[in-house]
Amino acid sequence: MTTTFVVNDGAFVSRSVRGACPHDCPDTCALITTVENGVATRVQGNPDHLHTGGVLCAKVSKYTKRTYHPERLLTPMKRSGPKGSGQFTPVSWDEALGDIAARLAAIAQRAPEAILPYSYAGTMGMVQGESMDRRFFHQLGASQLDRTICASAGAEALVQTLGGKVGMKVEFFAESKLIIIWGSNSIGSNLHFWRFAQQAKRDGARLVCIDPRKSETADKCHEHIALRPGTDAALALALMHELIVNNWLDHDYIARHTLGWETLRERALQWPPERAAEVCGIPVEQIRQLARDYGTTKPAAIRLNYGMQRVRGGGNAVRAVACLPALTGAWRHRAGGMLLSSSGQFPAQRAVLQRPDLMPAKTPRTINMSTIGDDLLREASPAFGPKVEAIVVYNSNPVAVAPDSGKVVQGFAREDLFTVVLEHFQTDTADYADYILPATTQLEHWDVHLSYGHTDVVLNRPAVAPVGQARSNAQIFRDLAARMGYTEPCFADSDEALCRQAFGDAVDYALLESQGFATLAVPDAPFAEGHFPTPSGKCEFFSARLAAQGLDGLPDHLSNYELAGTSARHPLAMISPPARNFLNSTFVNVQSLRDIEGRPVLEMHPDDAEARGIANDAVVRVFNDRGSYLCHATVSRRARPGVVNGLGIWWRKLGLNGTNVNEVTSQALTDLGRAPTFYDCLVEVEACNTPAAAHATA
Ligand SMILES: Nc1nc2c(c(=O)[nH]1)N[C@H]1C(S)=C(S)[C@@H](COP(=O)(O)OP(=O)(O)OC[C@H]3O[C@@H](n4cnc5c(=O)[nH]c(N)nc54)[C@H](O)[C@@H]3O)O[C@H]1N2
Ligand SMILES: Nc1nc2c(c(=O)[nH]1)N[C@H]1C(S)=C(S)[C@@H](COP(=O)(O)OP(=O)(O)OC[C@H]3O[C@@H](n4cnc5c(=O)[nH]c(N)nc54)[C@H](O)[C@@H]3O)O[C@H]1N2
Ligand code: SF4
Ligand SMILES: [Mo]
Repeated sequence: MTTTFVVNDGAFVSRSVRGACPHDCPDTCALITTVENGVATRVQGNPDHLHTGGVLCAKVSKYTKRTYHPERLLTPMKRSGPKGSGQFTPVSWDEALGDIAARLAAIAQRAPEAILPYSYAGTMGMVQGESMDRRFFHQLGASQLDRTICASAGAEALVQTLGGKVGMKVEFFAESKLIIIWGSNSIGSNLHFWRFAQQAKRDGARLVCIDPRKSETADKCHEHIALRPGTDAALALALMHELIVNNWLDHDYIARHTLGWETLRERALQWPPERAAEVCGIPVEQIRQLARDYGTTKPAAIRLNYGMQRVRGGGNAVRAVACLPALTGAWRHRAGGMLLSSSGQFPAQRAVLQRPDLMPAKTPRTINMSTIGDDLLREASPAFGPKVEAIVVYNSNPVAVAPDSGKVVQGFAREDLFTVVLEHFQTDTADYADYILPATTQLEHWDVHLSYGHTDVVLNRPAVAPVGQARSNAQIFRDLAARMGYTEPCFADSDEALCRQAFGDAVDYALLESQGFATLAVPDAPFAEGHFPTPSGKCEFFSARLAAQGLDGLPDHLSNYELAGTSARHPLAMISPPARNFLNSTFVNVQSLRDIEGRPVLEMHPDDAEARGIANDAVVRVFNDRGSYLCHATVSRRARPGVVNGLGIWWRKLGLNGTNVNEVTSQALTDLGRAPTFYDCLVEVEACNTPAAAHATA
């Protein structure tokens, strides 16, 4: 059965097809696409799916505008101008695949590790994101990619504390009495959690938002704690201090289900609220009140998001917050505990899908995607290995999203780098390609999805035929494998077969086919009786595994690399959180969504703007020693004094002067997880009245 229902009225055929939202968003909505005479006319939320509740965000409600966008790439394209000029001519698939396979084979003969795949979560689908592509690069012996650009600091922190990417079931936030929304602008980036939080609020719950920015979510909470960026661990340790001195602890839970309590206690007692208030730049009474609320309200739940771990101490901060629910025994109740990511709960069969056994006996080196700027510019050396000679980019737009983009652009501009980009659109990255290959969108291909915000598997059926000559990522890698002469039978698996392999027998595929989603059997209160998936089975306040690596076994506050007050030339701390109507750099080229965002903005507190003679809407130059970019100032109390908010992530070519916020962000990595530190960044801002500034292309 491929459809939900079919209306066949003479020549007019209308059908509805069940799917999944592919985007890098915790909500993984279940979709219903209306197809009329072979054309997708409408994308809606599946009302039968609990978490989606029939509601989609503004971005994906307009999905057909993306699929049928006039600038969709319809044929393979070969570079016809200088590198980076964005000039291409259409070529046949045959020519493109033949030439790409020949180029990769020639490099692989000498040094397969000189080839690098570069992908992230443009689609989160298991098939189009992490199946045939991985098989292909494993067989090739290419460098491996460390996919760190978003979540690996927090993920590593969860692994070391709770044992994996596990937590509360999102629907039970609706029953919480206190919800702390920590480093998350949920209204913009986690809408379907927000719906449950709203339900709790209507039932009398108190909502607290911890965020340097007065976000749209902060507006709707009872309290907003506007701490300095990168100071969350200090706040969490002070909360522990208060829980201890006021005895708001669940001693029985601590004794039975945690590890390292005595040492954590000692550490936390070094963090009286006065000390944390100083570090965080918030009133001491706000900390005391939050501790009292957290210590005395049951059930209390914390929704963490990845916004708080994009700083030097991001991993430690997540570890510190993740200790809190075990101290108060919040996990005993299904509406208590915390959630950062649920993705570790899915029984994904990654080895089957990705076939790491195809790799050569000597495991190829690994390159961190977050330092792609430096790594594309590195020469061969014994420590690094061969220079990168070819890069194959899919599901990502590194020229716009990776930190320190001056370097990233310089790397992609190398004449001797062979670049292939699989894309829907001619992005900033595609401009630097030697070949662009047109990929299908979610409405045109098979896929199956896990979620990092709920615990349902969602199946995506193709609703329409591929637009133009587009092929799915998996198909493109299957085609390339054939050109390379790979005979291993796994290279013949169809996209639909890959969907079935993703979870094997662990998920009822017949149910996925009939209702579009399947709910995992996860206990309502997974840690009520301990049973954490750590080596000890306990919540590990003290991590012996971290200590064995020579790291601090206990969570602590680590101040930012670029600490406000340490640079006279660059006195402002900059964070660059997502814009509500874009998804990272996706949708920036959809006119109706770009119109809502208007133009690239930097929010500045009135005091900071006035001190620099900057008026609302003025074009400003934001700069530090790495680079500079132009945008418009929005003078607003959404920014706290001393902190500016550069909302992301504009396509460079649709911004001002071909720049975006990542011109100033750094390639320094976090304490845990080797992740980027986008929000650990000092800048200065000045009014910019040069004629160049007026030359805005947006
Ligand atoms: N509309 C929309 N939705 C998205 C995305 C998008 O671009 N647009 N991106 C998706 C992706 S890739 C991800 S990873 C997820 C989650 O992406 P996140 O990066 O978690 O994004 P947000 O939920 O918007 O929340 C980040 C919030 O953290 C705040 N913040 C910044 N620094 C700090 C800090 O040091 N401490 C604290 N406490 N808060 C801080 C920011 O001001 C912001 O409000 O969202 C996904 N959903
Ligand atoms: N300054 C700053 N920088 C950031 C962040 C920030 O908060 N501030 N956030 C960071 C985070 S959390 C993340 S996750 C990264 C995200 O960075 P990326 O993963 O690069 O995400 P997008 O910018 O959305 O780019 C995804 C691209 O994949 C393409 N795509 C989608 N589906 C398919 C498909 O099926 N096939 C192919 N071939 N292509 C497809 C889309 O067209 C899009 O161009 O950015 C990071 N960069
Ligand atoms: S809320 Fe997230 S999962 Fe749902 S449609 Fe929007 S982007 Fe997709
Ligand atoms: Mo992300």
